[in-house]
Amino acid sequence: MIRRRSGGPARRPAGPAGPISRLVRSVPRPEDFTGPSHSPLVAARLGRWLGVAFGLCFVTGLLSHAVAHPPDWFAWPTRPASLYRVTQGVHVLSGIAAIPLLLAKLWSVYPRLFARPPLRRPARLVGHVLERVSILLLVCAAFFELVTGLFNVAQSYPWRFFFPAAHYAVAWLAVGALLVHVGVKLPVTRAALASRLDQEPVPGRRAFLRTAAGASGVAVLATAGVTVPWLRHVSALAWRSAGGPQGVPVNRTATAAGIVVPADWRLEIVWAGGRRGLGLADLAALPQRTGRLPIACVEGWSAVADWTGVPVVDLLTAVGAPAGRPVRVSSLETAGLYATSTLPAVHVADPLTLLALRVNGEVLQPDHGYPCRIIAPNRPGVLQTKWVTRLEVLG
Ligand SMILES: Nc1nc2c(c(=O)[nH]1)N[C@H]1C(S)=C(S)[C@@H](COP(=O)(O)O)O[C@H]1N2
Ligand SMILES: [Mo]
Repeated sequence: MIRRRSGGPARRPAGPAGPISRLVRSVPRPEDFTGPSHSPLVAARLGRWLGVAFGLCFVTGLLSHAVAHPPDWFAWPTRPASLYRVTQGVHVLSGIAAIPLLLAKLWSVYPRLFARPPLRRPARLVGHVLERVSILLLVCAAFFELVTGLFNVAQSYPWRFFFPAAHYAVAWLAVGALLVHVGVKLPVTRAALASRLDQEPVPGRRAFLRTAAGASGVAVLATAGVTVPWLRHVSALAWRSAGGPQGVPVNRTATAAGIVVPADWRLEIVWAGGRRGLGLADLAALPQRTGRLPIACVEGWSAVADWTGVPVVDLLTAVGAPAGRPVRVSSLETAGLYATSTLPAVHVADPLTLLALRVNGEVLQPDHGYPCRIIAPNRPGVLQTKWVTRLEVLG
């Protein structure tokens, strides 16, 4: 609601009555927006919720980045087997929760766009400019993250840049701008949070906040079924379900990846000082193990299945290869990001890291990685390489 002030001479002295000054005077001021949502009390509360959502999203995003591209100092455990499933679910769902909150917050504070810089006090001007620049950066970066994240879960890439690198870099921008923003606003925020919402005689603030929180909750419920099994029937907007061949969704089919399994397919195992080739019958003849493990995609969806195959550690031991080192896994799919993945030594040593031949009691279908694929506990889906053809023990 915009209520125009009468513009009495005490507050806004009348200047010369030219068209420009009339135009300037017609531009509203922040005080002209008197709706219940346009209050620092509301903005601060929305900001606090957004801070929680962005904080969760940022930390889980950093974690996912570190798991996918581990720096030397970083060690990611193999257990709990579903930890990545939880952290990546939190990443995607906290991002979704942030969307209605961000829109509500922008609605709440947009009248501030009309604040005039206090030109007469240069000391304030620096703070004012810093505040404006950090907000512009924050809004742009937050929108970029939320929108590119949404497009990514929808597996749509209508842009030229490489999504993970851009999404990761802009996350730092967003957090930097957020810290500056919180720092600059701290006194206002403190005071606003300390004031009771219903103290001033403006009805509707609570209703606005409740609506924003409700929209955020509905957005999460409508999508959380991608990873929370008991919400599968509630989540109308889930972009993946438990459906799919053999009860597991498929991200890229064998046809899309151009996979043709040669008739004389053999798994090649290579290590310093040796190499062995094993056919599918050889692999099936080795002692098998079944593990109930999730595929947890970076896109937030996850699905649990019973995977059966040869533990990688047993396989290496059986052929006489060292089992305490990282192993590079290569796919029949030779182009692109999914062609190889590297199992860290801790994952190689874990007996639940399987070279899987079967899923849910059946031979793997081509789309799930026939003849064999990697399934390891607590790993992002992108690293669960399908159509494996070679294991190389790294030095
Ligand atoms: N060779 C290869 N392996 C791959 C992929 C791929 O495209 N090619 N997709 C990965 C991704 S992103 C995920 S989430 C899982 C999905 O496995 P699924 O299709 O069996 O569910 O496989 C992973 N392994
Ligand atoms: Mo994935």
